[in-house]
Amino acid sequence: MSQQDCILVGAPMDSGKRRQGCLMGPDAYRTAGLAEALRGLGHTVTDRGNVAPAPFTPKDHPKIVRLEETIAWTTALADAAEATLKDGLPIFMGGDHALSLGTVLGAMRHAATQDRPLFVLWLDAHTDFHTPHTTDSGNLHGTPLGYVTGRDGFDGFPAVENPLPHENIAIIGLRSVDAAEREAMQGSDITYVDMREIDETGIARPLSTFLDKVTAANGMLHVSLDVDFLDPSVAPAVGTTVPGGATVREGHLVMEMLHDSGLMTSLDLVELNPFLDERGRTATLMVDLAASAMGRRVFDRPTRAF
Ligand code: 4U7
Ligand code: MN
Ligand code: MN
Ligand code: MN
Repeated sequence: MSQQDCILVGAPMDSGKRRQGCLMGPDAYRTAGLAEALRGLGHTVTDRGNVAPAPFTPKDHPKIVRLEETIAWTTALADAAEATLKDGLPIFMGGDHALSLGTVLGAMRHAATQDRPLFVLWLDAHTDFHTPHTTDSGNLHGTPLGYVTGRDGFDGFPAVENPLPHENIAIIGLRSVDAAEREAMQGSDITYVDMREIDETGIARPLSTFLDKVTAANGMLHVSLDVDFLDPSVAPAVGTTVPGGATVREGHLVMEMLHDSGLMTSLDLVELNPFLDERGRTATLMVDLAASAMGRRVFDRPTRAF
């Protein structure tokens, strides 16, 4: 795809779980040269700095972690996503995955103004399909897909006017799904691809099926890349490591295919915890993956059909 207006938005959100450190994510991406990498590919890049949460008053809850703060971020990030999508292709530099409560909501609002359906590609070891009622951990970074699909239990959050249809979601990379999530997932029309399926059929086939669906519907496509989609041996800087994840090449292939499709309209880079990184290797890998999604390639070659 041709030159794009990339808008970097920092979302130093750390309230989606107990373990701290994701607030350092945006500066790690800046240090690893995200803007420079995208400019090197011919795109214009503007860094709009970091978003801050709306004002909030924290309360104690028996189970849910930092609820009011997470609601405040959701409000601010939905507005930021809706606004930046008018001007270009926003890349949200997280921040934990609770930031997608806001970015996906904002993308849904924007898509509605364009009369186009929104599709979401979720690259993750986890389904993130909990609600505040079903979560055992109380960590809201495990709930964004539950929220945007309109599940019950998100009292106090901005209302989800038109929930995202299940058919518009694909989750790829799964290998840690809680019982309550599995039950809800299996009764749904969400496309869910676990690591076994990737082992057996390769990652390109299910992705290409989903991308064809987005193309057919003239959809917008929000991509949410959780660091734990990748195997912890290559991406150690994440609190929720699960062995058996995507390889470096599987990650790049997904991103290269996204670029070839020309479909991606917004991107989250989430769950990077620089406090847990090894000499910046995870931040660097995430920047390289974003660059692949924006057109970096080894050789020009005709697109293949899978
Ligand atoms: B992430 C978990 F129990 N399901 O609810 C939970 F396994 O954004 C993990 O994908 C959630 O990293 C992981 O706490 C959220 C757990
Ligand atoms: Mn996640
Ligand atoms: Mn995850
Ligand atoms: Mn859980």
